[in-house]
Amino acid sequence: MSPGTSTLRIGLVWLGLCLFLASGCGAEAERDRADATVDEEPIGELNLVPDPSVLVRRNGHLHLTADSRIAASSGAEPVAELLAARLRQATGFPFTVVTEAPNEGDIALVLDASTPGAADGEAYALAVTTIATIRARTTAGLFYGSQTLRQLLPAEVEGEAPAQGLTWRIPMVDIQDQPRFEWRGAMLDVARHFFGVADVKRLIDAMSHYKMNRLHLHLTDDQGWRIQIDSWPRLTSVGGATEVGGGPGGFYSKADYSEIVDYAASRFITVVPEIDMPGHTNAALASYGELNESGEPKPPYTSIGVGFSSLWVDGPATSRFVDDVIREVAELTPGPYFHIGGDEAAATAEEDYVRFIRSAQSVIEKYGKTMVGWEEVVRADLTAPFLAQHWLFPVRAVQAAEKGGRVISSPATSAYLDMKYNDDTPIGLSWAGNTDVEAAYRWDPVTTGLSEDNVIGLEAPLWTETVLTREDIDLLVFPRLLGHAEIAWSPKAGRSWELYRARLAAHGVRLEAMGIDYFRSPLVDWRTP
Ligand code: TNX
Repeated sequence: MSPGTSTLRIGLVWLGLCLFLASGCGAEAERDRADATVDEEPIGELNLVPDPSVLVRRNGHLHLTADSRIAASSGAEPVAELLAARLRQATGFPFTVVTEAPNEGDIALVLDASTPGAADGEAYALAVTTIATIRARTTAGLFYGSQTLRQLLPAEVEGEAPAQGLTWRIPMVDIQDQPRFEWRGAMLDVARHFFGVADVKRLIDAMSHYKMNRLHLHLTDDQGWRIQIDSWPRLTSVGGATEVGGGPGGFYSKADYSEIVDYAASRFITVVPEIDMPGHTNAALASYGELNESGEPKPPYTSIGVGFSSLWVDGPATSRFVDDVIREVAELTPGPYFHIGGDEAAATAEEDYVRFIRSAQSVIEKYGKTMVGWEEVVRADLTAPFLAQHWLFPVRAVQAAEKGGRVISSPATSAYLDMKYNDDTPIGLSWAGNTDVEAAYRWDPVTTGLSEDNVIGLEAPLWTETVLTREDIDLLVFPRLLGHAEIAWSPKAGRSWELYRARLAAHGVRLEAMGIDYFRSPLVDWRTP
């Protein structure tokens, strides 16, 4: 742009500002110029992840200052408070939340039924002029608009303590955005190794920032039972006391679990509990002899084999056990879904398996939930609605659709967060092949034989056989989760690894500011602060 054009633009902006303020434009305005809430600098790369549907950039920035407030329309206050908390921590500014009309230099969150998008949907519009205004029909939409706004600010906005000497400026943009898929999930296996409430909240923070909205907790497996069940207390006192490698295990009390569910809900994430049956049940079989045909409890299991355990499907105690567990977990679950597992039940006879899954579906429905199962459940005679989570054989996803179910896409070769990045990755498995950052981006949930409608969305699972610590979670989950988040949210048209790779490069410093020790993939030219 020529200097002449630039001057003209500044002049026009000042004229506009002065008219807006209905105040004099003489020397006073000149004096205030240094404190102006806007500037006319050309904006740089925006590097948003996930990429928004429509993005129009304009030259210039809005500056947030110690006078900036968050003006929330009625009902928008909780989302405004979450945004304010982040901004206060990073800037040291007060960011008062008010329910008045916004001033220049403020952020406005407006619940507005005329915003484009579905009435119950997650769409938002973000317009940054002399005010940064987020409009949405739902509080979820406002929340997602706030996440985009965070990414328009310097990376230090993610920091723990106020950053000094920074200009908190937001590029002037016009964004219209909405998700491609309804189900944008991650799974954490807390059974192979247990992770406490704080670790789960940390994952929720990062997931929700990248606009993911489902957290599937794999709560039980051969190596551990992680959720308190009042009517079967040995599940946690015995079954909760083991994990892979012989460590102490652990479990969530009902209060712990509800704390996770509530924290997730405030960030627009639905928790999906999984109680894996009839296989992957050694921890339960070790807790109660009557769940075994022999009548004897099984020895605890702390290795990583699969496919050897099964509930005694016809045992007299088993149907009571299944009913009690589903009832108690459903009571802790405000969300509509209950995941029954159903994977790798190699130790259950086929006729027992299909009968078991079918009857489990009716118990789940009796307690008001919709059944989710790993893709193997399509072997049973299921009734719609149900969700099948595809992980291994694409044909099973097609069968699920044929039976009237919808598919959650989690192909192990692309979406499994427990696969190594490359041969040098110190932890992780490799049975589905290595999955580098590019492979974790170059895939699509709508596979051959499925239509867009058959697929409710995607989920990236972290199995934790080799994952022992928070640092281990960080290494395997980040940055791959960002690619899955983008596939789940952004339009498929125009998706490009090269462009994503360039945007992702700017997220290293953001993840670092969030305290996340991500894998510095050599495929990305990570930006330094
Ligand atoms: C297969 S995926 C499993 C899990 C393992 C995982 C390890 C699925 C439904 N079952 O039990 O943890 O592989 O990658």
